[in-house]
Amino acid sequence: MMESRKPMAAPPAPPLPPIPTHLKNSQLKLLNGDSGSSPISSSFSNGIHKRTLTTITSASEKFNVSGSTTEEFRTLKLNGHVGFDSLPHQLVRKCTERGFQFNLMCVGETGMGKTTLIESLFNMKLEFHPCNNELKTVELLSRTYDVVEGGIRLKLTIVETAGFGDQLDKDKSAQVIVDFINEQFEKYLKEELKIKRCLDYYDDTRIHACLYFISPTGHGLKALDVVTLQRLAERVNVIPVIAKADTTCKDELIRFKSKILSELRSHNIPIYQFPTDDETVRAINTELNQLVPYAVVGSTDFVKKENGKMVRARRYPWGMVEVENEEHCDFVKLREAVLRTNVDALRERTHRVLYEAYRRERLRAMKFGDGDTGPKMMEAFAQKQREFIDEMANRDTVFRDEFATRVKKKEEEMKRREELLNLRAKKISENFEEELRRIESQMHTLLEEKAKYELKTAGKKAKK
Ligand SMILES: Nc1nc2c(ncn2[C@@H]2O[C@H](COP(=O)(O)OP(=O)(O)OP(=O)(O)O)[C@@H](O)[C@H]2O)c(=O)[nH]1
Ligand SMILES: [Mg+2]
Repeated sequence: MMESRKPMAAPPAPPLPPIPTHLKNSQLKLLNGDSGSSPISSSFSNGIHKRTLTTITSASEKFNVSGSTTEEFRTLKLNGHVGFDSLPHQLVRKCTERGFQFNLMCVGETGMGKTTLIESLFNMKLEFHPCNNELKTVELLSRTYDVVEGGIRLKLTIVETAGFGDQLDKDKSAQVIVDFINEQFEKYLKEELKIKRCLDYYDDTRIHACLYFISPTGHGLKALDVVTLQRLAERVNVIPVIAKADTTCKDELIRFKSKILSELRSHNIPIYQFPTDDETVRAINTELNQLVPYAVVGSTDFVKKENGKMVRARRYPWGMVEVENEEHCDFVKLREAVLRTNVDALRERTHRVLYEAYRRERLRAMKFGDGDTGPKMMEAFAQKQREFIDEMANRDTVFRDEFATRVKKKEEEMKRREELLNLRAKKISENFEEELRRIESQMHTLLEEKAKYELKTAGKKAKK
């Protein structure tokens, strides 16, 4: 047995690459580019560092003759440095090199302050032009930026609605946005189902979070909000915000928030909850969850304070509202919630919960069985595709036959009508000719009578 042998001397530990201090162990699993679906990361998070501290001999003991595993794992103490404790550093390096992708959507009525808030959140100027109110349908505008902070590269995509709330048909407005979100899921699904797929470098356009801008009316949600939020919550992590919170006073905002929350509950709209299962973020996320919907203020202007500091703010005759002052609005909390603490939680839920639900729906619609996996799934997919093509060909034949029959029927009916019309025309012309003949004979008789009468009157005149 290996344990009884003298352990080999381990090589001296090489210096480990630095690991960013803001990365907690629980977050390392989420650092890879494919939204946390790497097998390395998931097994790491499942406690592999505890389980793999067994020797090769002890591992072989876990297999019985038939090759099945037992649940017994022994934990051994290493007698020297081996080096696999650098695994987190390897992951961090790999993920840092690859960069990250974050796709944020803003949904809100025209002029609600969407662009201004995003510019304030990311501290940069965006190329979104104000929308004119003449759009016939809701449009989705998308811009992608490469941003770098502390050596970490983020490919950031901002999607903004244009013309939302300007149309009468509320369902249609919501549908356009949901269709856009579904299209991104569909693109990913197509890539995933390819035989030769490249998910590591796939340009993932799935929406990770949606800021929903509620108008600061103080009256609660509008019908448009309810319809849209209901549809969106099934497909994206919805974070509601009260736009232009500087236009509402503090007490009113508190009442407005609780009204919105009770309306969301009564309409069964599940808005996104920042996760509290990880103890490293439990306290902060519990606090952040209590502040939803965030009352936010955005501004593109910077104002000099009395202490000489330049701050992003909105200036009024009676004073100024500072965007990053927690006494004035929840902007800082929103930034903390979405960009500082939970970017990866949002990405992970998008992949593991929302995309998974979409995928299930689509595959079931394609009539995949629940047991179809891996290569078998590709076979099933190819089979389903063949079935689909056959079905389409059959339908095409049926449609063509039906069309030909209908055309034939129509032609016969036209022919019958033509014959009827011809018959009627013949009858009319016969009647006409008969009538003509009758009139001609009547005229003939009349002319004869006239001639006789004229003869008679001429004879009488001559006698006189
Ligand atoms: N009072 C107040 N005004 C704001 C706030 N945020 C933006 N605005 C103003 O609202 C107007 C519209 O802001 P945008 O950021 O262009 O709004 P938007 O929702 O992107 O507009 P569209 O893209 O045209 O639909 C601008 O005049 C902003 O200065 C805010 O928090 N409070
Ligand atoms: Mg805009």
